[in-house]
Amino acid sequence: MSENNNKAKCMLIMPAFTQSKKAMKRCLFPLGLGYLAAVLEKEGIDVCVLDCIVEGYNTEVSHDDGEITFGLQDDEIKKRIREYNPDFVGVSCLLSRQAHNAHRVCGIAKDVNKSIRTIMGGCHPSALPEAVIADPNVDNVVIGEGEGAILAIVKGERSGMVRSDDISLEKLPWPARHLLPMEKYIGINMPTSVFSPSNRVTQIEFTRSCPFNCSFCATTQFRAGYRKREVNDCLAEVKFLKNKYRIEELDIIDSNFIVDKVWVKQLLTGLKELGISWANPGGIWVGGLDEEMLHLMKESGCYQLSLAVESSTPRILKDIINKPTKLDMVKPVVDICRKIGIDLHAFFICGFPEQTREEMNNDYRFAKEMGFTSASFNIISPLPGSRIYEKYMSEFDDIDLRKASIPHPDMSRGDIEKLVEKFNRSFNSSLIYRNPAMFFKKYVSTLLRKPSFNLLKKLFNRQ
Ligand code: B12
Ligand code: SF4
Repeated sequence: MSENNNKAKCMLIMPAFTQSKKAMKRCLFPLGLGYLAAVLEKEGIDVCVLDCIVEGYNTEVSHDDGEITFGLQDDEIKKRIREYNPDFVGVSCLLSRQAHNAHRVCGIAKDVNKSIRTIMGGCHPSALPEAVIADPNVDNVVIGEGEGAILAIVKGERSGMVRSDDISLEKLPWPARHLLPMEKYIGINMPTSVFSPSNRVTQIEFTRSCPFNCSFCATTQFRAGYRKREVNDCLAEVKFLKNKYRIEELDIIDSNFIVDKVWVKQLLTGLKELGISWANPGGIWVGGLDEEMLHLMKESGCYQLSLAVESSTPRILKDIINKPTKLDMVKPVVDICRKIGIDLHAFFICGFPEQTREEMNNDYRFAKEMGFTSASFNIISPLPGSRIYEKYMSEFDDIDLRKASIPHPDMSRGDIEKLVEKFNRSFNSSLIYRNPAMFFKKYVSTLLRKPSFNLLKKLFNRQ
């Protein structure tokens, strides 16, 4: 316990973020830490949250390999830890590519005071707990959703590698937004959806996990099964966000929002009354969309959907990705969205060893044929925790999402990287010819609100 009183003090930290110079710098409310803080606070534990991304959004360090790290610098993090004088420092690490930043924060905590107990949680430590706890600066690793586990660690009931119990969303308090600088997130206004038309956006979670098991995805491997919140609780949180923070738009971060159609329709019917816009930029399952659902989405404030198409080759979808999507589901959705005015983005994954160059080119042609406004072509990358990772783990030594880490029998890694870069650039910039009115509506209005040549380049190249 800290010297001044007998209560445990816990500091939760979202580390700085490393990414390509060319990528868009997002600034999202850290919902995971928000939930952990709410649970700790409810139990009377003294807790604070430091999000190095929002606090140091404009501080960038460039690296030799074309990457930047943005966020609070180590000295400032050290100062904040010293000032708060916590017993526990909990560090979030959602992405394996950010692991070095998370380990560094644990080291900084130990530098401040060796007796601080460090805890790391998130997708990366959940997928590779042994590798994470091998770092002498990491005392505890939480595998899975952290609400119950962090409480048990802070209360001294569990330690080391702690596997989370199943979390019921019905019992969870709302994220502790009052512990974070909400106006800074809103002011920076870089949510997941890059073309967001609103000035006051925040992230929200209505469901967790997913009942599917796509081979490239790690979500279902460490989270408990698919769960949804009570509709009334979701609507009450949205009302609270509108009243307290004057939120105009929800950035719904759910991995698979529309699994239970009856529940979604109830939620959307309630949202209609609240007058708020929303997008679910993480990618929506095409099979969950029907005409009634799309109309309800539009009426409840949806302005854009990101369709998780993944591949235009049925064999790749079924045998390699294992996603229950049929390609003929896509066109009717596109037609209805066009008619009712929902803008469409689409996600594709290229570079599977089982996919030919021609099939990759077909993804591009399919996207053009469907007339999506924008698209993201990603290179398949072996995310720790996914089945693809297990399959290929002996064949790569470094995971870099811009690079083709998995060897292809007929194409060099460089060929795949160039092809995917070309797809992204030419598909997104060609909107000016494909649909000039939409081009001006999206790009020009976004740039008028956030003027920057750099942003324009990033919008075309984005993944
Ligand atoms: C926000 C987000 C981002 C942000 C990053 C934010 C950040 N600071 O790291 C941005 C937009 C930048 C991003 C980018 C990418 N993302 Co992303 N992203 C998300 C997203 C949509 C929401 C996270 C969230 O708020 N979840 C809700 C909260 C409640 O859950 P949580 O954060 O996981 O927190 C819980 C637990 O993890 C744990 N926990 C978390 N932190 C801590 C800390 C402690 C101390 C403890 C005890 C527990 C704990 O407890 C929390 C409460 O239960 C998730 C999808 C999702 N629905 O989770 C994907 C997700 C994390 N992303 C994913 C991926 C793949 C990517 C990209 C690689 C996509 C791409 N191809 O470009 C890029 C990576 C770019 C890069 N440079 O590294 C994968 C990660 C898989 C993996 N094994 O790494 C996810 C899970 C999506 C998926 N379907 O698979 N992403
Ligand atoms: S990619 Fe989407 S649909 Fe597939 S398992 Fe992951 S969250 Fe579910």
